[in-house]
Amino acid sequence: MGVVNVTPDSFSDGGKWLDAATAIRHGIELAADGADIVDVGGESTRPGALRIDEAEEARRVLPVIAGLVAEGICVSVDTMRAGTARLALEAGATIINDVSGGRADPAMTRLAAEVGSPIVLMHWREHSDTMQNHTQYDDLVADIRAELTVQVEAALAVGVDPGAIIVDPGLGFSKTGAQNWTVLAHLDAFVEMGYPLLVAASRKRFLGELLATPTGSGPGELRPADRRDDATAAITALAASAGAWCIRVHETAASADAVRVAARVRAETR
Ligand code: PMM
Repeated sequence: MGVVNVTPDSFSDGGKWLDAATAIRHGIELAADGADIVDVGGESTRPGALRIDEAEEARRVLPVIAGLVAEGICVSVDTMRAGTARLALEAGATIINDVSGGRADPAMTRLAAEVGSPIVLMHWREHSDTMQNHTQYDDLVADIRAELTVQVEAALAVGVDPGAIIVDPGLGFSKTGAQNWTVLAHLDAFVEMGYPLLVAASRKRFLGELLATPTGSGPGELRPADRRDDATAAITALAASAGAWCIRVHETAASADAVRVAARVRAETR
């Protein structure tokens, strides 16, 4: 899954694809580089981000979705709002990617049930402005899995087809850098849930921290977001090898190769 953030403020690519024509060109490139799905979002969820207006979100994503669908590309819409998701599906998107996993807008799972579209349910506790105040867990992996199971059950309860559900542990959402690494080390616990697993580590801050340039005594200078793609591809190989179904990334060429490598090795271990 390649990412096109049509936002001025995403940490990873904010402001680069704000203009619809540029965003469409970029999505086409991601698909040409190996993405099977292009994920289009209009609202940044970086830590501390504030919500934007629903009309503005729709204004940003709809022309990009329509443009990519016209090119024959499979599009997911990254939104927490059922209203935006409905318009996106009407514009030709086929997958809902809800980082709140149905918790921000209760109409979202009802929409997925009504239209039968696949929906990504991500582990989520709070909106981005406060989510990093909610990183306490008794048993990190077990707690995330249990909370995600509650979200999945809520979706099933309103009629979402079990075959339409994709789960995601939500790296960086109410999780510290260290917790993200623990989640990555235990992806099998999420694969075992029995739904396709999506993993989205691409360019996230914990990679910048790992790759920081030492500056004497301090924690070092973070590796900038646009220089985290090699590490992202390494995670792609590990996550694919652990059984992830989809890896969401900003730069698709290296990750598409990494997925093929992991699949080839897995073919020998079966
Ligand atoms: N992370 C971001 C945005 N959308 N969707 C899913 N399913 N999982 C994620 O972890 C996720 C997401 C934030 O990253 P971005 O600013 O690079 O898009």
